[in-house]
Parts: sequence; structure tokens; C-alpha cells
Amino acid sequence: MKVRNIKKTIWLSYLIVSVLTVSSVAFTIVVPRTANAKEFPVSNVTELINAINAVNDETTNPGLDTIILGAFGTYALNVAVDLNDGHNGLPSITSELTINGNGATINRSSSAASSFRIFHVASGGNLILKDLTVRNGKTRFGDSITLRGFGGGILNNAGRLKLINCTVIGNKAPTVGNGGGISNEKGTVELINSTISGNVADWGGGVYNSGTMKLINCTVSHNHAVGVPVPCIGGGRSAGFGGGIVAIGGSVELTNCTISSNKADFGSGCSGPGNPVGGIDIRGGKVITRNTIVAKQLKGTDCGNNFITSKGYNLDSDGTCGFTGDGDLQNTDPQLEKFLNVVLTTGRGHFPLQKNSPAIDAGNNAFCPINDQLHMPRPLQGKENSTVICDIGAIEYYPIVDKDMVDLEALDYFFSTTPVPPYATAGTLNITATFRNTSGKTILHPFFEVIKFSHGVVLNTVGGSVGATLTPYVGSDGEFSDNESITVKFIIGLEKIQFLRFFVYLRGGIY
Ligand SMILES: [Ca+2]
Ligand SMILES: [Ca+2]
Ligand SMILES: [Ca+2]
Repeated sequence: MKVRNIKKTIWLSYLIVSVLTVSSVAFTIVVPRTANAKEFPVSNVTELINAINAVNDETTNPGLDTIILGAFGTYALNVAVDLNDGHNGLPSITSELTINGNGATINRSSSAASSFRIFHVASGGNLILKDLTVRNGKTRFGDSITLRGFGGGILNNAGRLKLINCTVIGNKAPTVGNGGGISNEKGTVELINSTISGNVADWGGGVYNSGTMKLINCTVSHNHAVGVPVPCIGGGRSAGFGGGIVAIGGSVELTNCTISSNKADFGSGCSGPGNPVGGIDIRGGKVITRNTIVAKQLKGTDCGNNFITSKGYNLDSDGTCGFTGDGDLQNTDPQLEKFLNVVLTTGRGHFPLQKNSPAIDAGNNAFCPINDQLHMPRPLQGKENSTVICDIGAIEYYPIVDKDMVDLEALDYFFSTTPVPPYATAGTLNITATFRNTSGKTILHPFFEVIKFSHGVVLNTVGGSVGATLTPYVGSDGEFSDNESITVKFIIGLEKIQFLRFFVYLRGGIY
């Protein structure tokens, strides 16, 4: 990564030569039960499957129940245990269930002998996922064409599904399958502060919708609509529609989302050629957007086949979305930074805005949620001589604080050999740094962003949470005032014992 404008920088090189024995650590969080709903703490796949079956038993456990996963655990599924609409790694959800992931991952094991999706929500099911990664689900070859081939990660068949702070990554619905990450078949889906990335399908690499779908503060990136490998008789390819999202019917409503770097290979039908649509392919129904970026796809156009119904303050980079409403920007490069995949905090994979991005202070405050995808307050004044206005897209721009504005007063660090699986298998580097504001100005909502270099994994902790951004305590006024000092702890997990170099940005409102 080319580093520009690094203002306040910590730079460390660290070499550890000792040989470590890697052991495993298990976490379990037990939360007291409430009277009206049962809670099921689980710590392995068998317990998870048993808990879903128990939750679905409406005679024994009527109403909404909650399953609580061990913090940052990995639940690797090896075989399908359910055959509703194809093969499912977990029992179909037929009741009301919230899963508190606590940063955990549920995936199809990389050594699984067969293919299956992760979640299936049935009609009458109501599944809420929080702080969870859903990874590597894959519908089965030969299950294609019917619903069995839909939804590599999650299929919602006429039920209700809500994701909050979740990552849906690396799932596949290949060979005429639809919705690599999530397929919504005439149901209701809400995606909030979540990332849909690196999923693959024939139609809708990231998301397929024929029902009612809402996305708020979400990033949809690096998804891929692949064509059928066998050409149609008489030429053409029969699919490959919609790298990020394909809309077939119903409605998709996007508020403060960023749809970028997706790709579609073909986009043509057997009847003739068509244009591949990398971003949002509107084959039917309505797609409605507010404060949303659909730009810079890796292959194919931003939109196609029909225009988006713009409610204003959207941006595309190739003029294909029909963004002609109030505040819309067409044919405009949003100047996104490289995709930042935040490994350990779910739902935070995003594209930061560059400092001269036209998306900054160009949204509509009436639409934007009070926080952005990273949970930072919005709106923030992002440019000098501007006003306090929301940005277009999932991320509110926080300027990097100039290095001359802050002094690094103290720096201390030690290495802990205790492994934190699955990422920091070699231990953690623990850094304590004290900064003083010497700028004569107030820095609003400051936070640190640790950028990974070499082989470290960012494991910042604040009060037990883990993530790639770190909000320091700046007193009850919430501001990093002139001459105030703050102390922050950075914990960097190491995958291997070797040199580690990392940079820290301090960002905040400084006007
Ligand atoms: Ca129940
Ligand atoms: Ca702004
Ligand atoms: Ca303060």
C-alpha cells in the first residue's frame, strides 16, 4: 500500500526470535436469561445445531430466542444437516431467532467434502444476525436452476432476515445459482452496517432479490457474476447478471451504501448479447437509492437494463444509473481509497474516501443515519469552508490530523506469547502510546486507524472489543481539546514471529 499524507505516524520494527508453542484458547460468554426469551450460549458446532433445533421447537421454546456464540470463535461446518431448498450446513430457521455472533465466524470448513450453504430461512422464520461473519458457503453443483442453487451464504425463502454488523464473504452459488452471498426469494431482508464482499454467483454475485430488501450503511464489493461455462446454442452466454446486486422483482432500497469493485463477465442472454453489469443489474422491480455510491466496478457498468429510482444525492462513475435527481452526481469518480478489509471486526470492510473525494459533504442530512458503517458519528464537516453535511456512501470522511498538531509524548510496548486464535496465532504486540494535542484547535470525534503492514493482524481492544479503529477517551466533552493528552492501547496480533511494521492515523474533525 502506498502511504500518502501520513500525518501522525508510529513506526515500529519488532523482531522476536523465540520459538513458541501454539495452543488454543476458547471463549464462552454466558449472559443471564430473561423471562420472555431463552438464551443459548454455545461454543461449538454441535451445540449451535442443537440450539437452533431447540429454538425452532415452538412447543418447548415459544417465541423469540437468542443464541450467543463464543467471542471471535470459528464454527466450521463439515456436512449438510438440512435439505430445505438444497443443502444447508445448519438447520433451517423456522422460528424467531437472534444470533449474537460476538465477532465469530460461521463457515463451511475448507476441508468439507461436499457443498452446502450456511443459513436457510424458511417462510415463517425470522433470523437476526449480529456481529457475525458468514463465509465460504457454496450451493451444490446440480442443485442449480431451482431454489436449491440460490444463496451461497444465506437463502431467505419468503421469511425475514436482518444482518447488523455482519460480513458475508467468500460464498458461492455457482452454475446458474443466484445470490452468491445472499438470495432473497420473495421475503424481507435488511442489511445494516454490513459488508457483502468476495461472493460469486451466476446472477447477483453479492445479492439476489425478488422480495423486499433494504441496505443501510453497507459496502458491497468484489463480488462476481460469472457466466455459464458452456455457451448457448447459437452463441452468447445465458447469464452472469449483476456483479454486486441483481434485482428481479420487488424492491431494493439503499441508503448511504457503497457498491464498488464488483464485476460481471457476460450479462448476455442466449437470445443475444448484452452489456455486463458489474454493480446493480435491474431486471425487474425497483431499486431506490439515497446518499449512495455505485461506482468504479472492476468489470461491467455501474447499473444496467433499467435505471435506479433516485431519491437524490447519489453518485455513479459511468452515468448508467440514471442519477438525475437532486444532488445526484453522474460520471463522477468518487475517489475511493483501496478496500480496507477489517478482519476481526465484522461488518467493517469498507472503502475510505480520499481527501478530495466529491462524495464528501455532498449527501443529504435528511437521509443519513446518525452513524456511518464504522459507527462513527455523522454528519461531520469534511472540508474546509464547508458545512456540516453527510457524505455520500457508507463512510463519513474524517480528515487525517496533521502530524504537527499532535505530539507523541510516550510510547511503550511488550510482546505477549499468548495466542489469540484464529488470527493472532503467534501472540500479540501490546503498545501504549500517549498523545498531546498541541494544535491550538479542537479535534472532534477523534479515532485511530491502524493500517496493517507485513504479517500483523490488527487487534485493537477497547473495553474488550476488537477492531481496526480505536476511539480514545477524550473526556466527557467528547473532544480532543488543545493541550489535552490521551493514552491509547493498540494490540496487534501476529500470525508469525517476524518483523512487524504498522502505521497509525489519527482522524477527526479539525475545522
Ligand atoms: Ca422459539
Ligand atoms: Ca461530511
Ligand atoms: Ca476533552
